[in-house]
Amino acid sequence: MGDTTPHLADPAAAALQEGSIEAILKVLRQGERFLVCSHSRPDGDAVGSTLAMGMLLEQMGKRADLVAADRIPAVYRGLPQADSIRTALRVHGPYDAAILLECDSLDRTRLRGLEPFFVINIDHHATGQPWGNLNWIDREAASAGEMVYRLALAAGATITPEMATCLYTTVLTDTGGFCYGSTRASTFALARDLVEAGADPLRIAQEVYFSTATSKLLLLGAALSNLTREGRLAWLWVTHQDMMRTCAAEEDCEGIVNYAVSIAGVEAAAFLRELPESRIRLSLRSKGRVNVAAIAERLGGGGHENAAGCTLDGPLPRAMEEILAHLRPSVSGPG
Ligand SMILES: [Mn+2]
Repeated sequence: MGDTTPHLADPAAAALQEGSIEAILKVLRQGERFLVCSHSRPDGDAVGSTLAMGMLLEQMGKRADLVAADRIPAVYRGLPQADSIRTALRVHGPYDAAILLECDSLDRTRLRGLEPFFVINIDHHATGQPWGNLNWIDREAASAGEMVYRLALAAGATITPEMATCLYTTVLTDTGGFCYGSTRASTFALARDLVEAGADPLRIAQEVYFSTATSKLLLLGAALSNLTREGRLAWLWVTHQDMMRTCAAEEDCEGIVNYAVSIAGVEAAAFLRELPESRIRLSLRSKGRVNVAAIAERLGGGGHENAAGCTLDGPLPRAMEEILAHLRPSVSGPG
């Protein structure tokens, strides 16, 4: 595959992609009222792609309800029209279709009431499956936002500065600031397009990376004090008590695992967070060839080759042994 436009290098794959885009646009053009949602515990891609999809539908003269089961993390609340995403646990139609962005099932949204609707499944995860009524899965896309961008172009929409800001945020955050393996030449071409359309890279980076809550740094301190290294593996964790003591919110956990995988010689890392009901939330990261999505999938989760997650049964030491038993064979020899 060529490096410049990897998702168009294979003509058969490209034709399939275009077919999916056309099929989705047909449904959008015919309908009037749409639901747009993404996964629970939304990240930058979930929030940004939902907002941009809403703006696209608005431009097409449609009505769009944007709904999320969880609160939008503080760093993304400054995005254009961020308050148009309603927090709810149940949705009520009627809708001509529900557009689900990077969800591997209805359950991933944590929203109730989705069952009756025609589902358009748009996903870029390595673990993405065609489970919806209409499916567009592009494992090469850097973010779900990139797919919304391509949909918007195909629809002949204008990429407004507001839309560009949301879409740039999806690319920036899902590539870890253009650091992960999903970063390709086409990613920079996309970033360039979005900056030309009005996204401000400096302001967005400041919002995303330099607006940290104090509670997050206190929680990071607790996690780092538990940092353990074993050859090419590293892991850290926080207890529910750590969360309470530091007044941390769930979103304060985002990115903590990256500190463990940033260590020289470490190939895979895990971050474990004790939930109140003795369940353990696990985040996995890798650099290089360790496929953490495959490991997360075996444990009932999913994600990308270099970034994945799942939820395990507690207590914490048990979950830790379980994940280490999966990670140890995936890295070879001492670091
Ligand atoms: Mn994503």
